[in-house]
Amino acid sequence: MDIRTVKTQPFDDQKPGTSGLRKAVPTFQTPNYLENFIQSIFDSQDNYQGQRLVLGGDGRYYNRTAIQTILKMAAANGVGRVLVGQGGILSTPAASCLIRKYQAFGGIILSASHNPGGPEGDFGVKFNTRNGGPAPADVTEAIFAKSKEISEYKILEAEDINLDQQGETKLGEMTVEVVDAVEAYADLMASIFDFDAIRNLLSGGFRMVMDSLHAVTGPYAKEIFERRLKAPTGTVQNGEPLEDFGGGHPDPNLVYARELVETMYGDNPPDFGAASDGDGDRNMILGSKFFVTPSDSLAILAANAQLVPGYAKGITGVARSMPTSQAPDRVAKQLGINCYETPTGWKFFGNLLDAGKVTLCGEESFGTGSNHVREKDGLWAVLFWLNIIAKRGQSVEEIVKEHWQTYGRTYYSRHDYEEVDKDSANTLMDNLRSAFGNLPGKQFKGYEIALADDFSYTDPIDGSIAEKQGIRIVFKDGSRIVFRLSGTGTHGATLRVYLERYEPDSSKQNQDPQVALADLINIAHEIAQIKQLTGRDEPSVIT
Ligand code: VG1
Ligand code: CO
Repeated sequence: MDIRTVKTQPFDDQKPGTSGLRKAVPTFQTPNYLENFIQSIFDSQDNYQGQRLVLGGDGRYYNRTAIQTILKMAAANGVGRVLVGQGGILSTPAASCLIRKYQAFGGIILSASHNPGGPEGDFGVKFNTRNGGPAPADVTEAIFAKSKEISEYKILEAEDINLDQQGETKLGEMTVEVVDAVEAYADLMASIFDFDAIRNLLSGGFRMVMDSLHAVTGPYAKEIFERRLKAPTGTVQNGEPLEDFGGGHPDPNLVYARELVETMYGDNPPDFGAASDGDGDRNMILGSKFFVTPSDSLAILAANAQLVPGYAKGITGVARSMPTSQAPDRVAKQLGINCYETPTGWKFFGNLLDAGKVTLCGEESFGTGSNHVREKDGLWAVLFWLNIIAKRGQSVEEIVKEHWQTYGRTYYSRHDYEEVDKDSANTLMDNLRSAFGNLPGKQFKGYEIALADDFSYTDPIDGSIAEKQGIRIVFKDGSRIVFRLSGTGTHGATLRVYLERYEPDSSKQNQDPQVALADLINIAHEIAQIKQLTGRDEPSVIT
């Protein structure tokens, strides 16, 4: 066996963000850049020799090249067997499913999620641990620490593997198993949801469209919706994964999923529309001329979980990220189940799911999931909605509006200021932090501030502490404004402003959220001096 040890120098910028290491493709193409990070992952792990690793990505540019490199490094580092998705493809939730199913010691998922791809786009590497979930902070810290002191990496001299043909090959002493990327995941979905009920719905005149945005879910969605659930061919649009996602942002929101939004708000719209992101873990749910806010989606899934066979016995609790609206909390209270508020990023849900404290989790950023895997899961959320619709016989809009009548409506919006100057964004956050002491008790447009702090979280299972997770300004009536800087961008800084207000009065639940939240939007501008510091009048993306 020809294992080569290659001398290298550390890079100082390999600190994983909210979800793995994300950089522009040319950065990953810098000699040794990818290799250093992958070696740092192996160096941070104990006792993985001879064990299984899951490997795949969202199919973006550089996916195949990176997979060949990682396979040879895995072989040189003593991994026993690598399960790699056919064509190098695995959605993030499917990778999580495989790690759990085959008791792998972890998985390497190649994706920059919703960031654009292509030679000038972004690439990313995520490491997931044994439970199938994103590596927790102590692991990403250990990887980062190794990346700062690395001096060599190991790689096998070998020919590239054929990734397109299923089956086993030897790479040195390691076995590479090219597996069907879709089957195990589709089987898992069939074990959770009432496929008969959904099949009846889809053959009974109900019209749906699933937009995979030329990203990873295309093959999964075709297998599940068109083959197993017998929806008409063509139900899945933009279903061929492309290396540059057709030039778009593979981000399922009202701005970037434009084609779908035009269909759902056009003449004679379908009953149901959905989209997912680059790596398949996000979802957007639309009814005919109707948008479901992700925070509401989590609340509605929780309130209707008993309609889904996989959750018919009841759910133990829900968890949401801090900036996600408090709509799910109201459902949890009514059901008498656990409710947790965690920092942004799916890694914070892992311990709660592993300990059985919660069954459902979600984030405002179009992420919803459950204990079936340890990642958020786009197609799972779509199936959950279809299962509810099939059982309730109501439209998306009717289900949401009835939910508001029962629990009250939480008006919610997120305003993103993308690619602003990093220093200005940091100044804005620092100014807010130094204003905390003076804010409580102050009145703005009739809203009185009750609390201002920087969110910190103590994990109830392992006691680990995550600090500085977003600035919260909470008003006496429960309304909130949250400020955070993104941890997934690759250009400048992105300021996220999250706004929410509760409206229990059903006669006032049909406003445009931007109107209903207008006062809070103005207060956010005033308190944070957004225009003065970023030079922006308006957010670049509103969701
Ligand atoms: C964003 C979202 C966060 C999500 C993360 C990863 O992070 O806000 O809720 O968990 O992306 O999603 P940030 O730090 O940019 O706000 V994904 O679909 O990239 O794996
Ligand atoms: Co994603």
